[in-house]
Amino acid sequence: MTYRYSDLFHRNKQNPILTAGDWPYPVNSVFNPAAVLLKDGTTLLLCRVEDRRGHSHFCAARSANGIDSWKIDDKPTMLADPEHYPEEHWGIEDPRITYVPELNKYAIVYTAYSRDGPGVALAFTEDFVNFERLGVIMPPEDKDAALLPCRIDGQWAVIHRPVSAPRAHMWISFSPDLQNWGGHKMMMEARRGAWWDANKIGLSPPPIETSQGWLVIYHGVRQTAAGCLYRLGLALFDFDHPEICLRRGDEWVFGPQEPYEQHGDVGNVVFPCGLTVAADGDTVNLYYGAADTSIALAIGSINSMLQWLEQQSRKQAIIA
Ligand code: BMA
Repeated sequence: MTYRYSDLFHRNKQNPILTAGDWPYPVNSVFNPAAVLLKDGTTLLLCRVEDRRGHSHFCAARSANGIDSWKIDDKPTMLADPEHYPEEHWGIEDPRITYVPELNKYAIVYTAYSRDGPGVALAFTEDFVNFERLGVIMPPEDKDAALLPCRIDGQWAVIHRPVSAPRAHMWISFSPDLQNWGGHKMMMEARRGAWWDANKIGLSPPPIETSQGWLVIYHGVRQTAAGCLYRLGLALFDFDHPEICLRRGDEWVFGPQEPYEQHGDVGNVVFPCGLTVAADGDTVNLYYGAADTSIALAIGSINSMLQWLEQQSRKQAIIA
């Protein structure tokens, strides 16, 4: 009998589901999309699109089933605006979308690539046509950020990943008004040494609200002699105190293994910035950038991820 790790995510057979060749205007690559289910059931991906200067902008792709027949905006949906927002000098990257019921708006938290490095910026939209920018909320060097959909004890909360070279951990910060941020707390530390998530980790899609707490899919960056390996792991955080980690898996659950994930502009990268949860409240469509070149889809289940985290805790208790 051969022992195999169980797969928590199953790749769609049509992967990659979106590539530069699908775009209605010339682009180098499309990757790292934010995802949201609109009220009419349409899946909207806000894709990071890189041009041949190396600068990125966002472009929306919409599909009724979230898999194929994408309708892509015929021009960029959200461009960097360095004239008014100098911190967007070298483009905008890696959006994460959260629907905020209290405001009846979508929050887009993204990387603004400034002359001083990447920082975290916030914008709101109601229709993915007009965008209201609030500017940079976390100065460089910081990225991998998303807003929680509700206030925590009266405060808005943003998860982000400041760099304190050579290491980078996940932090959470709070704000009464979405403009002034403080109460910074470390949420989860990168491990050290041989671990798959040693030295550098970051939030991937926005956290999933579950009955057990915030379920977080995060990425770990393993540095090897052949370059970096971007893989995904799971952790669970307390709902009312999201800085408290309740569970953290030891093993990665998804990593580059298909040719479109291993080869591209940056090989060996799977990098999701968004997911949608189906009407059953369990099935997850995870949308990820593959090798910084195309967009792919993998299907998971919230219950299976929570069960897996429970099994990992039991294993950790036996080892300890
Ligand atoms: C990270 C981010 C992602 C990118 C990944 C691999 O730092 O910049 O946008 O997909 O590197 O290149």
